[in-house]
Amino acid sequence: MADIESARATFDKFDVNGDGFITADEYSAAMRAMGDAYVSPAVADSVVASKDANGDKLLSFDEFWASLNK
Ligand SMILES: [Ca+2]
Ligand SMILES: [Ca+2]
Repeated sequence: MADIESARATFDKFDVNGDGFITADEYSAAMRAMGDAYVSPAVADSVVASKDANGDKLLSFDEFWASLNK
């Protein structure tokens, strides 16, 4: 079982502009910032799409949290 506090901290790291949603662009930027050499836009798109439950191309914290608890 994942820890909601650390999940929130991770989510905030990905949510660069702090609007409460992670976009594919924010995802790839955050992965680069964390030292993952390069996440291509296509990879970022598919990671976000795989967690995006309602299909709006944005990851809410609820969707992010749900993906951690699968
Ligand atoms: Ca954002
Ligand atoms: Ca969504």
